[in-house]
Amino acid sequence: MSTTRLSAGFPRRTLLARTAALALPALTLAQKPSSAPAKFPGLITRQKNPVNLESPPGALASFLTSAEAFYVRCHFDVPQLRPESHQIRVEGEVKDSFVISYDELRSLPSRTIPATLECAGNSRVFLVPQQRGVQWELGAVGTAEWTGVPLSALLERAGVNDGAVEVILEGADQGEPASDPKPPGKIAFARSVPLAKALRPEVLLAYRMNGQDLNPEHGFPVRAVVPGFYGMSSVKWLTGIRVVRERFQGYWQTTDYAYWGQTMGHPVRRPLHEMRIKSAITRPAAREMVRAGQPALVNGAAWTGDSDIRRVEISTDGGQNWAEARLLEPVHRFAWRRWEYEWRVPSRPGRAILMSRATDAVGSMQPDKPDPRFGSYAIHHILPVDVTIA
Ligand SMILES: Nc1nc2c(c(=O)[nH]1)N[C@H]1C(S)=C(S)[C@@H](COP(=O)(O)O)O[C@H]1N2
Ligand SMILES: [Mo]
Repeated sequence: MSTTRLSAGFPRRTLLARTAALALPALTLAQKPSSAPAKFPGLITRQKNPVNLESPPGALASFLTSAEAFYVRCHFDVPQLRPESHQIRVEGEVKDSFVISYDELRSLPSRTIPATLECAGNSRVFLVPQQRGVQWELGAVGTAEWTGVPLSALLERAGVNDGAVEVILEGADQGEPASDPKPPGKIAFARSVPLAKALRPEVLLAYRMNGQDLNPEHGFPVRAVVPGFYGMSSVKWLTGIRVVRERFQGYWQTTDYAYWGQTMGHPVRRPLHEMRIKSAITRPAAREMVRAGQPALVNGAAWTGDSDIRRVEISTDGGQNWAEARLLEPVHRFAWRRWEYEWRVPSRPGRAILMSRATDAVGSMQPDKPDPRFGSYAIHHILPVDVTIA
């Protein structure tokens, strides 16, 4: 093992020894960036019915999140669909609408790309005052290698009419939404994607996750994967693709998963789309104890929308001073980059406030405070982690 790679002056061997002394799991200290998923760490139940499960903080420590450790976000019961009879309609503002079977979809040329999905409500628990909705901490985010057929291939086959603006993706699940105002009766989960995004090569109709067929909770048999957009656009249990010439004003577009934009000085509801730049500290965890006067590894992941993470900075004094963390991954557009930082823990016992702050290639940086226009969504401001030095 190399001892020269660490710029901060901690021989790698020492770090490993210290870690062992602290009885921390090996984590990234001994780990090279790799695609091997970590040992299954279990999921945290945020809601039993419908099922909403959060990845534990350790899940961010590996580049790929295994299907078992990947967060689950469901608005309704998981539909049990039969692959042999499953079909997807392609219709609306197209020249030739058609229906494609699961088997035929799987026979078409496919792409495999790693992409990070983050629920737009991830980190909601950190908002003050507390907001309604699932109380996610940092684990409503994960990265998988998705295999599927580009949506653009099906749109090309159908022939999109001039004047089309969006593509509505419809799921098989139905139910009554949890929060008011809500329409009467049952509705399906459906979201639209701007046509320009729908035609991009990264947008997939995915049937595999990390090389295996999707499991029911993650959308079996087929789901959309819209890399760079918050998770709600990646519609699971996909049954319909509808091209439209007017902006879709559905429930999941206006009442839910929307923010307050502006038109001519008036606030208007706009759908959430692109993920906003964010970073999360995996270790130390909140209130974790670190040894006074000894090196400790701070690590985590950072991600953004349609750009690449360029820099992650760390503060160990509540935001007064910042130093650069080392980025571990090569750049994969649409996937997070893990980072690590060797911290010389002060010798005096007490408290420390750790913070991470990411910057991307177009210069977006995490803000200090939540943006009130986004309500309980798109929570990407700098999140302090309170650590105990003992
Ligand atoms: N049909 C359908 N698709 C859906 C949802 C849903 O409830 N129904 N939830 C969405 C939301 S809000 C997120 S964050 C992602 C989560 O995907 P996962 O459960 O595979 O992590 O799926 C999206 N696709
Ligand atoms: Mo979500």
